Amino acid sequence: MMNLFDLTGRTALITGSSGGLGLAMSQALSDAGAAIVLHGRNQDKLREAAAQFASRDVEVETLSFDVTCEADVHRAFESLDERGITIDILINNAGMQHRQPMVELSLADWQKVIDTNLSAAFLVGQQVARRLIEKGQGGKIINVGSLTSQVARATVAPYTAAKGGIRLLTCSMAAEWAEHNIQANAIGPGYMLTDMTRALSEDPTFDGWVKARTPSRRWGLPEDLASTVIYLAAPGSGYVNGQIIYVDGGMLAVL
Ligand code: GCO
Repeated sequence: MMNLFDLTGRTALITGSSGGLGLAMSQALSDAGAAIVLHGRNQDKLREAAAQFASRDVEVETLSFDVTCEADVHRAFESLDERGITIDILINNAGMQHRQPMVELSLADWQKVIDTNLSAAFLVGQQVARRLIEKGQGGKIINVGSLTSQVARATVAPYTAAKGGIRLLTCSMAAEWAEHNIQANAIGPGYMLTDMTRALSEDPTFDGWVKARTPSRRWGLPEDLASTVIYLAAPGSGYVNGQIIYVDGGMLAVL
């Protein structure tokens, strides 16, 4: 029986994968057999991430481009074309956070979060889908959402608007690309321990709130996403489209 979770022969690009959730998901996809293209803006962090794979005798490609710049995204995919690399698994993970009350928030700061957390997923997804459709081969797009794809928390409005948009952009990708055997789905991580949430987790009040509000009574770890990203990237989820799977310890399931 075909291994429903074997990614051998597939190539995955994970945006924002020089650390945090992106790096953890890259390691999971690599362990399942996928060839990996790491992405990051910081060359030193990207080299360190690639070295982690090399220490396990896994060679990865690296790519550095601004996911919010259309010209840069196009150049990056042209360079992949030149290297003969076709991305058939895309993880739209690159993101940022900006915490500030809306009444104080500038349009520039709002726009930067929307561009990074939402528009980038469109720009990069479009490049991947164009090539897969032209080649007549299927593929996988996995967008990284959030608890805020479903509910809001005060002071993170642009992030919430972007992640809510990610949930329905995922549906739009399914609507247009499923007939080309491209499955587009999303993962909604809960409160995960990463650089983005370190300040929150080190605040005893916020830490206590997360643990009380989460049925699993703990913060998530980047490796908690491994099985879900492998599942959504694998042949076994070939009839799953437009869905978001929350990996949140049950937080969204309870009041
Ligand atoms: C915050 C956090 C959250 C988490 C995550 C939860 O300020 O509330 O940054 O947004 O990062 O998105 O799913």
